[in-house]
Amino acid sequence: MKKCIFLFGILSIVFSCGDSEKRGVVDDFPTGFPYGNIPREKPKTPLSKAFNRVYDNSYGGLEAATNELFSNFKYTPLKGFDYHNHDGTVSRRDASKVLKINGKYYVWYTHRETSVPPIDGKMGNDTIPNKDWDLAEIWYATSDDGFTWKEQGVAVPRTEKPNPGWRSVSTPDILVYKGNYYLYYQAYTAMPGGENSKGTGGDDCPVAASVSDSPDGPWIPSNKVVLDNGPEGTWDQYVIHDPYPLVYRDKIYIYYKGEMGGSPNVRAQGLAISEDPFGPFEKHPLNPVINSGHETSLFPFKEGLAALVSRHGLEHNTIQYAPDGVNFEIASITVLMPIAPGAHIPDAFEDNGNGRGITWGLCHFRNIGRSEGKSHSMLARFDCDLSLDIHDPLMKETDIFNDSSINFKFGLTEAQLKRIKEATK
Ligand code: AAL
Repeated sequence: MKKCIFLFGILSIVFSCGDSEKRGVVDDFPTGFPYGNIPREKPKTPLSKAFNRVYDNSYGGLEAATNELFSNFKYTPLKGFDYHNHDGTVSRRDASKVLKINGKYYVWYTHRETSVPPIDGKMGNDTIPNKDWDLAEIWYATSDDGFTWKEQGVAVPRTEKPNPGWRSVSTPDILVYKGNYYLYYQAYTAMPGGENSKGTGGDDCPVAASVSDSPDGPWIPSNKVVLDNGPEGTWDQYVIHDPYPLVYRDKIYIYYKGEMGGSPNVRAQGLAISEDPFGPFEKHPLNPVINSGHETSLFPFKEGLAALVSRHGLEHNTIQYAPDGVNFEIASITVLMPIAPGAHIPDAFEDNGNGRGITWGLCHFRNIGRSEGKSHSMLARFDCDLSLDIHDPLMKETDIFNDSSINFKFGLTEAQLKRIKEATK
């Protein structure tokens, strides 16, 4: 009897190994991938391409709920800004990073106030804006809580001709470096989208900067281009948008958007580095370093930098991570990302190799009233959990429930309906 049991035991081991080898399950899971929490360590068991990605990609976790670089986004209207009953004569957009200085939050942004709304399509002139950010200045506001703001007024006005920025200054971002404050901004010397613009969208400009020893100014303009367009024929020859400075690895890293042409226009993001806030900035040899997105928004995370990559491109609607600030990989996919996010980043300039992430910031909603000829943009607040210091499970939900009316709002166009009906005849 004992011999039979022993023999049966040997045979079942032999057959089960045979089975498992057939299934390729050699070490960890003889009966198949386990139920419950995903194994924390990568199993020796051969995995599918998809599950290899779970362990090998730069995801910040093995599930969405534990991925520190995944979050959904929640939005709140701001109090304190007057939009002239949304008649299009005032616009606020492209908020900078939010800084907390002496217990008060500060933000800088594009402020346009014109007698009429923008008239897109080369109809602008010295008083009529051709784009929402044409004939604009850089203004700033302060807040005690990040929800109610007090507009403080102009920080950087348009410059005198022929200095860069005489037509418009827009899309600012802020750097604090060695005790001074620096504002970088798009500096137009021609009407954006005008006759003499060469780029695809005609939104051609370089970047200039201004400096102050106080966040409240006065700001002294560089009156020179600080980050210039690339050489003819290169990806950033026309457009250097969304200058976004951080302090990283003992230098000033400015990320920016270039427009690469094509139809639709391909947008990518580049990096330029300097030890002097007014340059010269050396563009990274691997530029462009991000292959998608629109406005630039990055933050220190662990020893590297994370990026919010929204709106356009193969990798739109992703949050990406580069352990070296240059070689970015997708860390998560998300939805309803903030447009032109200016996050509150307490350690934006700490450069301590231990970036903690973000939980809120300002963004904008654009093209408000455009169909009624009252086009303008409005600032708003976003909240998220892309922080190593909090864990908000509601921010880690992936299955966002949208009322069907939102989906039906983005219905078929007449032409699409016609095409579909033709095809089903
Ligand atoms: C923004 C930014 C730049 C563009 C325009 C105003 O979202 O990308 O600033 O020039 O749109």
